[in-house]
Amino acid sequence: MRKAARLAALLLLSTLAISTTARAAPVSFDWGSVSFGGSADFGVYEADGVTPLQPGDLVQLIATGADGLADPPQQDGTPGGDDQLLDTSAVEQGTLPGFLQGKGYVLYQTYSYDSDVLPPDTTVYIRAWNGPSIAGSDAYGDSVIVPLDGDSWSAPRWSTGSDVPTSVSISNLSSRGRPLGIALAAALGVAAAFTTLAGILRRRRAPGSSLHAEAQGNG
Ligand SMILES: [Ca+2]
Repeated sequence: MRKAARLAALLLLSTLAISTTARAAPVSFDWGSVSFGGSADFGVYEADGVTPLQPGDLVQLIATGADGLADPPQQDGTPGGDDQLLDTSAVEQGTLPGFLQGKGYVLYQTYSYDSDVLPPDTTVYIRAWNGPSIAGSDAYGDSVIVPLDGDSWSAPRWSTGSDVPTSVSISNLSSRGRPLGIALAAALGVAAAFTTLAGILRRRRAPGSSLHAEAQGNG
């Protein structure tokens, strides 16, 4: 009996060990937009929907975050909202046989991660830019969204229809445009933070006054 109990305990322990290991297992996900038969149902195109993106144009694998939605990029081109950049590649990065060239294909690239780094229900999409860098692009486009499970995914054809985000009011202040715009946006962010902090300090100094009392005083 004692031996059986010890065996059972050992079995339980090893099961626990296996399940713990499984939680942090390395996972590979091959992503791209390509058909080795040459189908035009894959690849990324300009906003006109007929001109394929050029070899070397930037593509990114992005996680949607908890909301499951693709948020528009920030002013500097980094993923917006709760989105997270996972991997980067380029159109026609690598060697392709002649009949597969000029189709805006994104060749499979392997994204490797630990399974406990991303939530199990993570969904992803590919964001393509119509230039070799964010700064060198004037449009981007997002593929459909799919779950980050399975070994490989070839995204169906899509186009770069969305303009690169720029704040007209900020970027037009300078002929140098975007870099100063970003610096100004950062400065405005710091100013906003100081205003908030000052507000908190004011309220702390005058514990008797509430927002309600202030509102009454103003009215
Ligand atoms: Ca999101």
